Amino acid sequence: MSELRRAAERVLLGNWTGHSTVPSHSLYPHQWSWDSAFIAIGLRHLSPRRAQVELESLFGAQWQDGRVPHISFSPHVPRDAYFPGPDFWQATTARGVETSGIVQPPVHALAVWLTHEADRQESVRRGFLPKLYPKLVAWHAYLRERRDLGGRGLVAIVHPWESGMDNSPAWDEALTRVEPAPLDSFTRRDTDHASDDDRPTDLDYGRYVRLAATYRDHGYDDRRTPFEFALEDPCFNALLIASEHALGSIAAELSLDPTPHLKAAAELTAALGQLFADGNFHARDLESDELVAADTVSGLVPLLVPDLPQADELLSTARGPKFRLGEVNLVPSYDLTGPVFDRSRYWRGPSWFNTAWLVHRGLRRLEQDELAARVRGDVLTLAEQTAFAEYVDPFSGAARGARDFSWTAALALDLLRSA
Ligand code: 2M8
Repeated sequence: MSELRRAAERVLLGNWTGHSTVPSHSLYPHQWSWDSAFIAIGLRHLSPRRAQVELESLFGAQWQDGRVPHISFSPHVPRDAYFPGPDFWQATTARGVETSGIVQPPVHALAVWLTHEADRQESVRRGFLPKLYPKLVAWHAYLRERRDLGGRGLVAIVHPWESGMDNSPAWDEALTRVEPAPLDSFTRRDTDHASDDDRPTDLDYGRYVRLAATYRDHGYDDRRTPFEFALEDPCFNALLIASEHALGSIAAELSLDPTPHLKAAAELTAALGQLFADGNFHARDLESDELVAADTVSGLVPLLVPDLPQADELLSTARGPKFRLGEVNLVPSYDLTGPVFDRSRYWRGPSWFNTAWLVHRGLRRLEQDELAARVRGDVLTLAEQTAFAEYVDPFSGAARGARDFSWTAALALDLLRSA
């Protein structure tokens, strides 16, 4: 285990760029929003100060409207190293940081709180919480005020990349409405670094590009953009709830009133119930106003929500034939019995370490200690066996995507410490 710790630390040190950590030097050579949060959760064990700096630098790219962009581009990386790069997004903050214009799941307040807890003295000395708290409040306000596109108290995503589970079968039907950008109008970079079979198809990419370009061409204005893709995603909203609880703890620590955060968490938890059907949480498509049939790991993430009324039913779905929690490797990203299940392709079946970490947190909360221990054991064994792969085959555990992937190393390090 100390070998695993050293190896995980090597990955995190290798991917550190001086003020933040790239998910992978080859495939993702900039700073990603929810990656940074997961990375900080591991980095806090290695260097609490670096974990704080990681989150501070991410919020250094926050927009004036409160949104935290999904990518903060490094000026030291060639402009075409990643597609879509800064020239595509055309978004520069008032402080001169080039970013994308879309967002990712709001796991940040939770990461800030866990980072603070790792070394309270250093946190207080650096004024970490007073610095981050107003920024986190503005981030959540952006989501709740600008992104409640359905008007029913839940946040909507407007691009598959905003879910963090880009290629999930949950988006398939909504994407059929989107006219793909011509394939000769852009050059993918991802397939230079990962197998074609593990990544989204060109047709998917054409649609991703079209949606992002439409948002960009409307100034990333949530009131003006004619969104062709708008869905309420369970994982996104569940992480907002977990983060509102964390904001409550942060507020209390700063001798501020935690009540507004606990009230927001309770309202969101009640609203999340609208997405529950047949034992799982499902995305709701705002165009058809219907729940998407696909069962994905996004639906299981609410397991980590405190006082979740649906927890028992959700747990039995996780243990049932669709996800076989405790029997297969980690947590499959999509229903193992589903019609388009693919054990290798990006978010269409393979298991990821960040979702396993989130489900593990839920299992601990629900006092499912045996199952939690199994998931933790899987994370540690597979992280080591696969050289910190981005994701794995749920049956064989074979490595997929990038290696030396930062959140895999970070979350393995975290679970190693949480025995
Ligand atoms: C993947 O997403 C990016 C786009 O944001 C891509 O495919 O190029 C996803 O797995 C996402 O969850 C993750 O944050 C990102 C960087 O690791 O890669």
